[in-house]
Amino acid sequence: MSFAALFMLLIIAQTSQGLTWFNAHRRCPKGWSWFSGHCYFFSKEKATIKDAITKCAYAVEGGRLAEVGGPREDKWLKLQIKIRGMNRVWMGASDISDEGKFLKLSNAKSIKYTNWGKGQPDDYKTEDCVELLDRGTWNDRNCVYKDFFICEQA
Ligand SMILES: [Ca+2]
Ligand SMILES: [Ca+2]
Repeated sequence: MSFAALFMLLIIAQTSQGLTWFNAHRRCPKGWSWFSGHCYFFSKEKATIKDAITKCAYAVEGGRLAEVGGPREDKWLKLQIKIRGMNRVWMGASDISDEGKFLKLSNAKSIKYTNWGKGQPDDYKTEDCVELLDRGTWNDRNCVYKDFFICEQA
Protein backbone atom coordinates (compact mmCIF):
# COMPACT_ATOMS: atom_id res chain seq x y z
CA MET A 1 0.00 0.00 0.00
CA SER A 2 1.34 3.37 -0.94
CA PHE A 3 1.82 6.05 1.64
CA ALA A 4 -0.90 8.14 -0.01
CA ALA A 5 -3.43 5.29 0.22
CA LEU A 6 -2.51 4.65 3.83
CA PHE A 7 -2.87 8.34 4.56
CA MET A 8 -6.33 8.38 2.94
CA LEU A 9 -7.41 5.33 4.97
CA LEU A 10 -6.26 7.04 8.11
CA ILE A 11 -8.32 10.12 7.30
CA ILE A 12 -11.44 8.01 6.56
CA ALA A 13 -11.01 6.05 9.79
CA GLN A 14 -10.64 9.26 11.78
CA THR A 15 -13.66 10.84 10.11
CA SER A 16 -15.97 7.86 10.65
CA GLN A 17 -14.88 7.70 14.26
CA GLY A 18 -15.65 11.37 14.57
CA LEU A 19 -19.05 10.86 12.97
CA THR A 20 -19.87 7.97 15.29
CA TRP A 21 -19.04 10.19 18.24
CA PHE A 22 -21.01 13.05 16.76
CA ASN A 23 -24.10 10.90 16.05
CA ALA A 24 -24.03 9.32 19.47
CA HIS A 25 -24.15 12.73 21.08
CA ARG A 26 -26.41 14.39 18.56
CA ARG A 27 -28.99 11.64 19.12
CA CYS A 28 -29.97 13.18 22.46
CA PRO A 29 -32.51 16.00 22.44
CA LYS A 30 -31.37 19.34 23.83
CA GLY A 31 -31.05 19.23 27.61
CA TRP A 32 -30.78 15.44 27.67
CA SER A 33 -27.64 13.53 28.67
CA TRP A 34 -26.14 10.58 26.86
CA PHE A 35 -24.97 7.44 28.60
CA SER A 36 -24.17 4.06 27.09
CA GLY A 37 -26.55 4.31 24.14
CA HIS A 38 -29.47 6.02 25.86
CA CYS A 39 -30.56 9.60 26.48
CA TYR A 40 -31.68 10.74 29.91
CA PHE A 41 -33.51 13.78 31.22
CA PHE A 42 -33.34 14.93 34.82
CA SER A 43 -36.44 16.85 35.83
CA LYS A 44 -36.16 20.30 37.29
CA GLU A 45 -39.52 20.06 39.02
CA LYS A 46 -41.29 17.52 41.18
CA ALA A 47 -44.29 15.51 40.00
CA THR A 48 -46.40 12.55 41.01
CA ILE A 49 -45.33 9.37 39.26
CA LYS A 50 -48.44 9.51 37.10
CA ASP A 51 -47.57 13.02 35.88
CA ALA A 52 -43.91 12.07 35.50
CA ILE A 53 -44.86 9.20 33.16
CA THR A 54 -46.93 11.59 31.05
CA LYS A 55 -44.20 14.23 30.98
CA CYS A 56 -41.58 11.69 29.83
CA ALA A 57 -43.89 10.31 27.14
CA TYR A 58 -44.69 13.77 25.76
CA ALA A 59 -41.09 15.01 25.92
CA VAL A 60 -39.65 12.73 23.22
CA GLU A 61 -40.58 9.75 21.09
CA GLY A 62 -40.03 6.62 23.17
CA GLY A 63 -39.83 8.68 26.35
CA ARG A 64 -40.47 6.81 29.59
CA LEU A 65 -39.46 6.93 33.23
CA ALA A 66 -35.91 5.60 33.49
CA GLU A 67 -35.71 1.85 33.99
CA VAL A 68 -32.46 0.87 35.64
CA GLY A 69 -31.17 -2.20 33.85
CA GLY A 70 -27.84 -2.86 35.55
CA PRO A 71 -25.14 -1.69 37.96
CA ARG A 72 -23.34 0.63 35.49
CA GLU A 73 -26.51 2.55 34.67
CA ASP A 74 -27.47 2.55 38.35
CA LYS A 75 -24.10 4.03 39.38
CA TRP A 76 -24.18 6.66 36.65
CA LEU A 77 -27.73 7.75 37.52
CA LYS A 78 -26.83 7.98 41.20
CA LEU A 79 -23.87 10.21 40.32
CA GLN A 80 -26.08 12.40 38.14
CA ILE A 81 -28.72 12.95 40.81
CA LYS A 82 -25.99 13.71 43.37
CA ILE A 83 -24.45 16.31 41.04
CA ARG A 84 -27.87 17.89 40.60
CA GLY A 85 -28.57 17.93 44.32
CA MET A 86 -31.61 15.67 44.10
CA ASN A 87 -31.82 13.26 47.01
CA ARG A 88 -34.59 11.08 45.57
CA VAL A 89 -36.10 10.52 42.12
CA TRP A 90 -38.89 8.40 40.69
CA MET A 91 -37.91 5.61 38.36
CA GLY A 92 -39.95 3.34 36.12
CA ALA A 93 -40.93 0.37 38.26
CA SER A 94 -43.97 -0.52 40.36
CA ASP A 95 -45.69 -3.38 42.16
CA ILE A 96 -49.13 -1.80 41.99
CA SER A 97 -50.65 -4.69 40.00
CA ASP A 98 -49.30 -7.50 42.17
CA GLU A 99 -47.93 -6.68 45.62
CA GLY A 100 -44.25 -7.55 45.96
CA LYS A 101 -43.79 -8.21 42.24
CA PHE A 102 -42.02 -5.22 40.73
CA LEU A 103 -42.48 -4.66 37.01
CA LYS A 104 -41.10 -2.20 34.48
CA LEU A 105 -43.63 0.52 33.82
CA SER A 106 -43.01 0.59 30.05
CA ASN A 107 -43.76 -3.06 29.29
CA ALA A 108 -44.91 -4.74 32.54
CA LYS A 109 -41.94 -7.16 32.42
CA SER A 110 -40.37 -8.20 35.72
CA ILE A 111 -37.19 -6.36 36.66
CA LYS A 112 -34.08 -8.54 36.68
CA TYR A 113 -31.60 -6.12 38.24
CA THR A 114 -32.48 -4.57 41.61
CA ASN A 115 -30.57 -2.53 44.17
CA TRP A 116 -32.88 -2.27 47.17
CA GLY A 117 -31.69 -0.53 50.31
CA LYS A 118 -31.54 -2.43 53.60
CA GLY A 119 -35.01 -3.65 54.60
CA GLN A 120 -36.57 -2.50 51.30
CA PRO A 121 -38.98 -2.93 49.66
CA ASP A 122 -41.12 -2.82 52.82
CA ASP A 123 -44.47 -1.61 51.42
CA TYR A 124 -44.73 0.66 54.48
CA LYS A 125 -48.37 1.89 54.57
CA THR A 126 -48.70 0.82 50.90
CA GLU A 127 -45.69 1.69 48.79
CA ASP A 128 -46.02 0.66 45.17
CA CYS A 129 -43.68 3.05 43.32
CA VAL A 130 -39.88 2.99 43.24
CA GLU A 131 -37.38 5.74 43.86
CA LEU A 132 -33.62 5.95 43.42
CA LEU A 133 -31.89 7.56 46.39
CA ASP A 134 -28.71 9.62 46.18
CA ARG A 135 -26.96 7.14 48.42
CA GLY A 136 -27.40 4.75 45.51
CA THR A 137 -30.04 2.30 46.69
CA TRP A 138 -33.70 1.90 45.81
CA ASN A 139 -36.77 2.31 48.00
CA ASP A 140 -40.44 1.61 47.44
CA ARG A 141 -42.52 4.70 48.21
CA ASN A 142 -46.16 5.72 48.16
CA CYS A 143 -47.02 6.82 44.61
CA VAL A 144 -48.94 9.93 45.74
CA TYR A 145 -45.79 11.89 46.60
CA LYS A 146 -44.34 14.46 44.24
CA ASP A 147 -40.70 14.00 43.40
CA PHE A 148 -38.00 14.70 40.85
CA PHE A 149 -37.81 12.05 38.15
CA ILE A 150 -35.58 10.75 35.37
CA CYS A 151 -36.84 10.19 31.83
CA GLU A 152 -35.09 7.82 29.44
CA GLN A 153 -35.44 7.62 25.70
CA ALA A 154 -35.84 3.94 24.79
CA1 LIG B 1 -45.88 -2.46 47.27
CA1 LIG C 1 -40.14 1.61 51.41
